[in-house]
Parts: sequence; structure tokens; C-alpha cells
Amino acid sequence: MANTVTKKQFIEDYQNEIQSLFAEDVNKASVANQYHALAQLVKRYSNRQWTSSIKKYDIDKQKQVYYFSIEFLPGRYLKPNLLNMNFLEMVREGLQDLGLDLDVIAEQEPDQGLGNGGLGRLASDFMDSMPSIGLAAHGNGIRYRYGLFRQVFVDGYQSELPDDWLRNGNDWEIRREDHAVVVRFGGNVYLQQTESGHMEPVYENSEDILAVPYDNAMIGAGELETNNLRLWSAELPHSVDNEYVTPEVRSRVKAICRDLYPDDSTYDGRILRLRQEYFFSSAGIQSIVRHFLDHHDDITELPKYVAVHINDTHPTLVIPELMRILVDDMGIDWEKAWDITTHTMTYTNHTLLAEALETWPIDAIKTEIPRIYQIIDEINRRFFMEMQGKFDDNLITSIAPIGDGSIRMAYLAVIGSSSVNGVAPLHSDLLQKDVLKGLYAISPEKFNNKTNGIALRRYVHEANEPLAKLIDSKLGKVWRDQPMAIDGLTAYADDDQFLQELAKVKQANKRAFAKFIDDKLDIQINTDAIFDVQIKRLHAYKRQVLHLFYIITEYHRIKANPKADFTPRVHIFGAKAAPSYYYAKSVIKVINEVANMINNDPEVGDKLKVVFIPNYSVSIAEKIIPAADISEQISTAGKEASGTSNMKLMANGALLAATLDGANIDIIKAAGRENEYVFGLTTAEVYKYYENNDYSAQAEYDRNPELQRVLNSLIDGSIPNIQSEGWDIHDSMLRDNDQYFVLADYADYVKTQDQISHDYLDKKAWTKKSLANIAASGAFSSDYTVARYADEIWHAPYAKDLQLL
Ligand code: 26M
Repeated sequence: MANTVTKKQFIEDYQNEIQSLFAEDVNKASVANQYHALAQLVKRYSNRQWTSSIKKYDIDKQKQVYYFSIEFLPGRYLKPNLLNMNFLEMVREGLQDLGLDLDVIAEQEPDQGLGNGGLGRLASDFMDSMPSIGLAAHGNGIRYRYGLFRQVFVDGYQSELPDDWLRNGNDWEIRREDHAVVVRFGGNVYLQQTESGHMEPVYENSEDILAVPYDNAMIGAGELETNNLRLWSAELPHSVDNEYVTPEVRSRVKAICRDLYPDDSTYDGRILRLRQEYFFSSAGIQSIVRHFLDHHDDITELPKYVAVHINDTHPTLVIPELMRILVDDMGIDWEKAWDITTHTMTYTNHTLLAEALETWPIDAIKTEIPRIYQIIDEINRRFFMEMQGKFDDNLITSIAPIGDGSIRMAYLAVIGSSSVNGVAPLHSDLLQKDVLKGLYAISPEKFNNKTNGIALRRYVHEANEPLAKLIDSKLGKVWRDQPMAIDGLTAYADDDQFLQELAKVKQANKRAFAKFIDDKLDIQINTDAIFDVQIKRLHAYKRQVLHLFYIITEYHRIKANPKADFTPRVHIFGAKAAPSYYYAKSVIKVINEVANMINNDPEVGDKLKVVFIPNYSVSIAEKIIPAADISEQISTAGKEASGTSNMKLMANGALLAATLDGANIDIIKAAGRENEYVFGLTTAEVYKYYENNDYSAQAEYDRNPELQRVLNSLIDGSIPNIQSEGWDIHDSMLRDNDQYFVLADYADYVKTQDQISHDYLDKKAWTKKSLANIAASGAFSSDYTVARYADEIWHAPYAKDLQLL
């Protein structure tokens, strides 16, 4: 049950904490130590609930969900934890009494950036929602020594620095060496008959690695429950005599958890990545089975008490790993083991890009994890046996787990799971019709949709306190607990006073953001301008260049007619490019140079500014999002699986400039098309171009003079300080026929943006649209998303009575 701590008690505890940790008085301690002590104290306060949740789950034999993800992207924990413990106000005031500022202290916490983007952040949003609805669901991942690289700009170019997030320790985690398990790699393996007659593997020269778990409390809202995020770290086993270990062996072990792979756009089959995947899959499954057997007698009951979720294909090896444990270690027959496994596993796909689908060469798997290879081979053999006669041979071959000399991870994941879902209706539909068509043909019953959601507690309640308080003033606190209740705001759509207050909140957030930008980047921005935001990974399909083309268009117009009326804009970008993604890095360079050109042109002045915030991260997102007026969601239709920044921005009152892609479609439906700015090709139109093979970028160029000026400016020297980067973009459009239909959507996009510039001048009408977005955001709470996973995929109970839609 929830803690109650009075302010007086807190002040005393906090003083004692600093005293015992650092042997100094509160006011003498550095801000860094003030942070460490506060985090330690919050952890102490929350540990009781954590222990009691875990104990209760075991006693009640509540079904446990284990969410396996190679990435989690928690950002910071301090304020969200205080919020969920209902301590935010009390601690803020207590610190104030001591002459301290919670927000200053909170800035000391390094982001935990153990993920690339949407996939990892979604996993962390789920980690917030699961204990908040009383669902016993735990995370399983990797404790990377270095998170996603720190991005700096050097002469406009992205440069990557290591993210040394653990330098000053991590106050939230608990190392549990007593729960370590051994993960086995390499060597030779052969099968030998035992006395009892079954075949047992014998291993020779294998490489045994110790997996040590670090546990992190996932504190639910109101401390309904507290779950566990278990992140594994690789070490040498203690049995190895450390003196005889060569530096090479030592560094091979260390390498497994040293770095997060910084590429979320193309598949890159590096062996180290495979080792990471098996490492946390094996460690997690071993520890689950061990825990299960501590509390249950009959392993055939595993699916009744345990669900294992595969977040994208990276943890797919949980399937053969569970088979290995059941068959080899526990002596269960194959058929029974397969039945247990497939009823335990469930899988989510997160991408439609063919180049991002994982496959591993057979040889790599054979060398690194030979027993797992044998098991996958057997899964494959039995798949053929089962399907032959029922389906066409070509179909079977095209969707078998092994094919073209590789293990096809998505196919293995589907075949070994009882549920397969996409993350927005359009995406789930395209999985069935296109990406996983053959597998859908043989097992349509597995396929379903679970539209993504977001942690409104982080992105509204905590990151936008002024808005949250304004909503409280009208609706009370019920919307915080039952997110759909936020639609009660629609009653105020014609309340002038409320609209003015809402506009004031946005204005105050814009001022706070402008101060942040001034302090950090020494750029002064006009808070009366439209804040037009695009924050997401840099990728060709997300089309940051389309946004750039509009900026260049605006610039050309100002230069041609400096005296004309112009609705001022500030274009705000946050984006990291994969270090090896050449094109994406060219786009960053060009945006930075266009920004330099525009921001320093006195003729432009306050009308137009471009701000590319370096090192985009969760904590920076929390500063940008509350200040946004426009949310750029402009991917090529049919490419973005869902998107989640679209949801975060609408919940904070930004209006969408959007294509009909991913969850944009669902947001537009929920908030009303009249409250968003929709443009561009539909998915059907894009697919038609593919089918007929008749798209001509050149024709788009030829028919639009304004577009011609934009493209020409990339290569005619008018943008200072760019070299070949302008040509890279130009070539991708005209030489390579514009794979992502940027030019096809340009005219409609410009028209839509012009409409935005026009509409923004009517403050009241604009604020009404903003209100409509906020009022429709409740449906996108990840509380509902995880409740649907629990009901329809995991069949796991949860305590909270959420009025599901
Ligand atoms: C794979 C192999 C090697 C190295 C990295 C990867 C890899 C890592 C992350 C591949 C893809 C990764 O992420 C994909 C991703 O973030 N997908 C996004 O998922 C979001 C949550 O569902 C969606 O909202 C986005 O639309 C989707 O792009």
C-alpha cells in the first residue's frame, strides 16, 4: 500500500540521508550529492511496496508477464517516481523549506538512454503503465555500460561521443549477484544417450559467461504495485581462476554489455549483436524457469502462470532457449515442450521496413550457440512436416524459420508464439497483407492489433504541470486516474475564459522553452511564432527533408518579398542519425547550415528561426513537447508503424501536420480531422506507384517552379558551408527517383503549411483545436494499451478497474 510520509518526516529523513551518505549538512552538499541522497531516499521509501508486490504475486500465484526488450529508454526516474508515489508536491515543498529547488536537483540525474527511439521508449512507457494498473509484468533487458551515443555538432556535422551514464553510479538499481545465471556460448556439442534412454547434449570447450541481474523498481501510480525491470550484465564466472584469464577473454566478456547498437533503421548482422541477443534471452528465461519452479511443481502449467513477450525480433531466441531448458535440462518430450513454449510466447512487430528485418546466417548461429542451432533446425524440420500437404510447398519454403542460408527471426517468432501484433491498425493490416502475408495465411488466428500508447503521467502530469493543473481545475483529478475522462474538456470548447487560460499555459511553456534554448544554444526565439516541432530519429522515411524543403521555401519567399506579411515560425528539430547512416548525416548537416543561414540573416529577423537541438533524449523531449504548436508527423504513408511522439505532442495541445500513416490515422479520427492538418499520398496511392512502377520524381520537379528553386538551392552554392551534402539530398530526389515520395507530397505539404500560417492568426480558433487534441488524448494512454495486452494477449489479471473503450 501507498506510503505516507509527512513533510516534516521527509525533511528529517533527507537530512539524515545526506549526513549518512556524505557526512555533511544539506546546504553544504553539492547539487550532485543532493540528487544522490534524494534518489537513495526515494528508493528506500519505495522498497517496501516493491517487496510486498513481489511477495503477493508469489503467494497469490498471480500470472506473471515478462517483457523482453533489447532496449529500454527510461530517461530520468526521480520526478516520475515522486509523482507515482504521490510525493511530488510534498517533496517540492520540503526541499523549499530547506532552501532547495527540486527542479534544479532533478536536472542532475543522467538520462538512462538504453535505447534508440520509439521501440525502447514504448517499453519504458509500458513499464510505467503495468504496475499502475496492477498488472504483474516485469522487464528483461541489458544493462549497457554505455547508452545511445551523445550527439554533438561540429561545424554542423553530427559527431558521436560515448554516453558514460554510469560514471557517477546509478542510485536506482540493486545488483543481485545471488540471482546470477550462467549463459553458455560456442564450443562443440553432441548428443549422447543417457542411462534412462533420452538424448542429452554434451558440451566441449564452451565459453561460460556469468549473467548478473541489476533490478530496478518500476513504481506504479499511487503505488498500486511495484514491478521489476531486470537488466543483465555480463561477467566472468567465479569458477574461472581470474589469474589465468587472458585479457582477450576478459574483454570478450565485457564487450557483450558494453555498447548499445546505435542503428535502428537497417539490419546489421554483427556477431556481437547476436551474442547480446542470446545473452539476455537465455539469462531471462533461466531465471524465470528457476523462479517458477520455486513456486510451482508442474512445469506443464507454465503458460497458465507465465507469459513471455518478445518485443520485436531481438529476443526471439527465448523460444529455442525455453525449448532447450525443457527438453535438455528437464527431460520433457519435444511435443509437450513445444506446446508449453508456444503457449507462453507472444510477439510484437515494430517495423514495416524490409531492410530492418533480422536474419542471422546459419553459420553464425552454429558457431556461437550450437545447441540453439540444433533446436532451431528441429523446429524448422517439424514445421515442414506439419505443413506439407496442407499448404503449397513454395509457401512453406518461403515462410519457414530457416531459408536462404539464414535464420529468419520474424518467422521464427511468429511460429513459436501464440500471438503476433502490430502497433497501429494500418500497420497490423499491412503485416497481414504484405510483410507477414504467408504466415498470416497459415495462422490467421494469431494476428491482432494493439495500438501503441504513451505514459501520460510522464508527458503531461509531470512534464507539463501547468497544463495538468489547469485540467484539474475543471475536471478534478479523475482524468489522472481514468485517462478517458479527459474528454470532459470538450465541454469547455466554447468557454472563452478557459480557452484564454489554455493559451496562457502554452505561452508560458513556450517562454520556458525559449529560455532553455537561449541558455543552451544562445539562440533567441520569438515566442509569438508558431513552434513547429519534429522530434524523432533521423531517417529517410520520416522525411525530415520535406520539413526542410518547406523551411527553404519560406526563406525564399521572405527574401523575394521581405515586406510581405508572414506568420513567424520557429522550426525545432531533435534527431540522432545512426553513425553509419551516411544520408541521414548529410540531412543533419544541411539542416544545420540552413539554420545558420536563416538565423543570421537580418532581413529574416524574428520571422523565421531554425533550431536543431543536439543530443535529443527523453529529458529534452520533456522540455520541447509542452511548448509545441505543430507536431510534424510526415512519414511516407505505409512506412511508420505507429509513431508515439504524435501522441505525446497532441496530449500537450499541439496540432498535427500529418500524413495518413501509422497512428496518425487514429489520432485524426479521435480528435477530428478539422482539428489537424492532413496532407499527402495515401498508403493505397503509394502501393499503386509500387505496383505500376510509374512514379517520376523528375515530373514532380518539372511541374513546380517553387520546388525547383528549393532543389536548386541545394547545389548552386546559395546555402553557405555545405559541400557534397546538398548533392546527396538532390541525388536522392532526382537521380534515385525519390524513394519516399517527398516530391510527390511537397505541393500538398506547402499548401497545408500555408493554411497553418493563416489559421494560427486566429488565436481563439487555434486554441479550440488545441483543446480538441488534448481532450482526445486519453485514448492514447498506455494504461489502456497494456490492459488490452493483458486481456487479449497475455490473459493476465490486473487490479485496476479501467473503463476500457
Ligand atoms: C536491430 C538490429 C540491430 C541493431 C538495432 C536493431 C533495431 C533496434 C531498434 C531495429 C529497430 C529498432 O527499433 C525500431 C523502432 O523503434 N520501431 C518503432 O517502434 C515504435 C514503437 O512501436 C513505433 O511507434 C515506430 O513507428 C517504429 O518505427
